[in-house]
Amino acid sequence: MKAFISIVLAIVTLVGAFVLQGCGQDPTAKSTAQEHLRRGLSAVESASYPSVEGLASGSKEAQDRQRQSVEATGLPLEVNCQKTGMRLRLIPAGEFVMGSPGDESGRFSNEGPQRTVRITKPFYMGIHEVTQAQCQAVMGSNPSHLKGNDLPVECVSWNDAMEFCRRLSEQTGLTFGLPTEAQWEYACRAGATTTYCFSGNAAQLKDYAWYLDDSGRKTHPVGQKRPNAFGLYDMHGNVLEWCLDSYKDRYTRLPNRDPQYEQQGATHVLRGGSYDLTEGHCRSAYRDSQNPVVAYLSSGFRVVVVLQGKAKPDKQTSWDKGMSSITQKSYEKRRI
Ligand SMILES: [Ca+2]
Repeated sequence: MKAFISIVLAIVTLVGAFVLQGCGQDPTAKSTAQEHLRRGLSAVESASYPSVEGLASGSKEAQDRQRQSVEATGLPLEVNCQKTGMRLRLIPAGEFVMGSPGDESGRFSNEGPQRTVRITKPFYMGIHEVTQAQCQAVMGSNPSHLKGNDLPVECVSWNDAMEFCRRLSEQTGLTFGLPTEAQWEYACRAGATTTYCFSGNAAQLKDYAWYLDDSGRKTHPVGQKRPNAFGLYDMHGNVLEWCLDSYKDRYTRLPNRDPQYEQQGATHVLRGGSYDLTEGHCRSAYRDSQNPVVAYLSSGFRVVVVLQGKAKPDKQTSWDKGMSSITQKSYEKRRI
């Protein structure tokens, strides 16, 4: 009888684990995330799901997965970082096609080959790019060229962004980091397979992004345009966003589950385009790259709360040194 009960209990446990995994959830991630919530993140009770009207097909399904993820984990849809006031959204686990198809207008060869990628764990991602007020609060300085508390911080190198994450982690006891490139594109698309999160029609980009045609060649306060289906703002445009991975020319030799190139490398990935770039550079699949010590006038970042593992920054950082000559030179070279 005891053996029978043990077998039944084992089956119940296995089924439970399967149900959680089947919903795209990881029990370990859930408990880790709940621990994070106890340590400085509070639920945003007023958070709601944005309208998916006008967004690409697949957006509603992605938002449904997000809703299911919230229900399955018991985690809030949106949390507030008490230290900075930064708000982050729960991005569900899921699968997507990374990269652009060969016939996408404006495509570059480094956006392929397209491949199916699985993000196996939910994570929290900043709904906005990191602002200058948040930068000042964490770093005690603000390197931005165009000043404004609610403007996204810019003139930030990859090393600077990593140092911000390290210090914020130290100050809060949470683990903040940069998104992997796969996490970034998955979150940007939010279910869409089209050029942008809404469609392939660049004429609609002005509703979602500050870019060359509508920005007046300057950054704008975060969160003024329409969000994507996950509730993330300015994934297209405003400032370019650093990713954790080092840059490689092609998507090869990486696993399909939670892919990530090594952190150390000659250059690192920037995504999403910016206020001074064209619509082609704001596509979901567009990839930019730069040396980790270089800070563009248009390079910023957004953070994720790392539920497992820890990202370590390089030692060298230009945070307190202002814009270096290498930065200015590099920027002038690429300016349109
Ligand atoms: Ca952006």
